[in-house]
Amino acid sequence: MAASRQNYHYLFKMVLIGDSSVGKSCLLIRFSDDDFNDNYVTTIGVDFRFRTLRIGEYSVKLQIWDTAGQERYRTITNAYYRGADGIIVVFDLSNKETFLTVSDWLEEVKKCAPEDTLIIVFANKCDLYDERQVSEEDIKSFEEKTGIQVIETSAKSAENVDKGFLFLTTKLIEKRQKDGDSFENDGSDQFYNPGYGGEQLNAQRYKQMTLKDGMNCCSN
Ligand SMILES: Nc1nc2c(ncn2[C@@H]2O[C@H](COP(=O)(O)OP(=O)(O)O)[C@@H](O)[C@H]2O)c(=O)[nH]1
Ligand SMILES: [Mg+2]
Repeated sequence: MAASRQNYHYLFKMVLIGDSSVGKSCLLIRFSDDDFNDNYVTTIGVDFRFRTLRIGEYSVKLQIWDTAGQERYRTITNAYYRGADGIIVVFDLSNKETFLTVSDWLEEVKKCAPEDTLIIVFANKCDLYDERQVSEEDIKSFEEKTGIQVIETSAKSAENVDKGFLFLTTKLIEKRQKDGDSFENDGSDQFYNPGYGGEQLNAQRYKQMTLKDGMNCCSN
């Protein structure tokens, strides 16, 4: 297959999880639209956004899912996690409670997400220096305990938002190459399937990603 006909080399699905109000929707909009607005996000309830990046020689398309308010009652559906390549657990540096529940979210991930999904944590609202409730020591010991990298971000100031998503994307590329699943030798179906409403998603994969089957995660 001629690579020049493709829009991108890799497509990754990432999902944002974490307590309500930690800034997931704002992070998504900062990353996809480079915008921040205090008021509109909660009412919109975004499902997902795309952003295409160039990393070295590769063009990478990210499909990033937002919980659209489901996290409020911990009713995240299985479909939300299905096919996820990367998971971003977000907490709010100015609210210790949301840091303490990260471990609960990691339990959810263990139960609901594909086994080999890569995980990263965003410690969001790092612009709120004076209201900070989670120390660097807390974060360091979390990283040592879990082996999961934490990146301090601010959707408001944009600090580290690109960097955080890029970090995860780079890890995903490395992983796919290590798995021998790189675009050069992969059957083109999964990542390139052209002509799908301009979004070039494999139809089966797309179906798996929709939230419409309404399955409840971990509710049994
Ligand atoms: N100061 C500050 N406020 C933020 C930041 N990110 C989000 N917020 C605010 O936190 C609230 C919740 O954000 P939202 O994205 O709706 O959280 P979600 O429920 O996790 O999707 C909103 O009032 C945002 O304006 C940030 O980085 N810094
Ligand atoms: Mg939201």
